[in-house]
Amino acid sequence: MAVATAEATPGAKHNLQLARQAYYDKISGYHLAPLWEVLKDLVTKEPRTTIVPALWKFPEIEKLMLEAGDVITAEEAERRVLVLENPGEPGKARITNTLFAGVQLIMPGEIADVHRHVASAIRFVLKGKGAYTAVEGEKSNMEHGDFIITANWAPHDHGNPGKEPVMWLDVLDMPTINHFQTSFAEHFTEKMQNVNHENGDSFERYATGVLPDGAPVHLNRSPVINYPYAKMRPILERLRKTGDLDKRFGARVRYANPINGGPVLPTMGANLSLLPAGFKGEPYRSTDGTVFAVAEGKGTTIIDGKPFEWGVNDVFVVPPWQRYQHNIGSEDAVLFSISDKPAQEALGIWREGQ
Ligand code: GTQ
Repeated sequence: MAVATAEATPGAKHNLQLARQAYYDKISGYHLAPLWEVLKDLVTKEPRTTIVPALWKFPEIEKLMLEAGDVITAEEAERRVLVLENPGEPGKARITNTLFAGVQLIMPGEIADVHRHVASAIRFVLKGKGAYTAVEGEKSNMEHGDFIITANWAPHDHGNPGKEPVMWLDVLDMPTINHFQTSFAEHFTEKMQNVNHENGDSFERYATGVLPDGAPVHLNRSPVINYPYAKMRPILERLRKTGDLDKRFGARVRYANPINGGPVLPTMGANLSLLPAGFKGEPYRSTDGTVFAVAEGKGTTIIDGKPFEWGVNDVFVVPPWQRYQHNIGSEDAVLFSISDKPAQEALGIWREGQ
């Protein structure tokens, strides 16, 4: 059979296209498809993403969240959360390709019932005092800047016996879990867990230089439930004092699993950075799309050439492999950040660059 060549006449080209289409139509009946039509989109030279940079201003979120308090109770909602939807992926309940983020509100007197799921969660406390989250039997107070983890299958419930509304940022790996189609969840008959560990128990047991004798030597998640801001913030000052500043990230700590120094969770890793007044960060990019929450101060982050101006409790997102750079004015700033870096590293696919 004659094979058409590049020199073929326009008519012959057209015939070839028709023949190809007929062939594609035929093989689709056998659940087969031509790779050569899609290869360029499957194996790209550089990461491609549908995720776009975005910023959520806390004063706006707070106002809208309190309105949610009027239209639905925590009990009805199960979790009263406003999802931070990436504008590049509306309706998909994700802030990056792999992570869900939302802001959760619990009003005085409310509880959010105990449940557990395969998706892991972290909370970064934004505003309000007097609430707690109970995880695996530890009842942990929630204070601004606290970083609280809920690992895969860990039972957890929240409550607010205090007098103020309390809000925090939730980040969960649901898009990752659902990518693998491995989601399980269950409810309990009781509304609240039996708590037998007081506030701060796992931090004192595991994160102060000793380990309970016989603690496991391999654990792919941290046993620490709450990394309190009151304990983390002074460490950033220590780094600043001795000049231990990264040119991109400032004085930065990584939340670690005290068992092995690894990430707090296999799917998500987090950092806390002090960016001193006047800091002009060098540009950076990495393959892990990253969610930032502002613990203190204000500043501007240039993402893919566009400036995003942030203040306390704002949340913003940097898509995978987009360049960003922090600029700080006259006031020190502290930024919390979280991404899927541990998952990418475990798979050997994480990269960084300038
Ligand atoms: O607090 O258990 O934002 O299960 C989404 C799903 C929070 C939670 C979210 C959840 C939770």
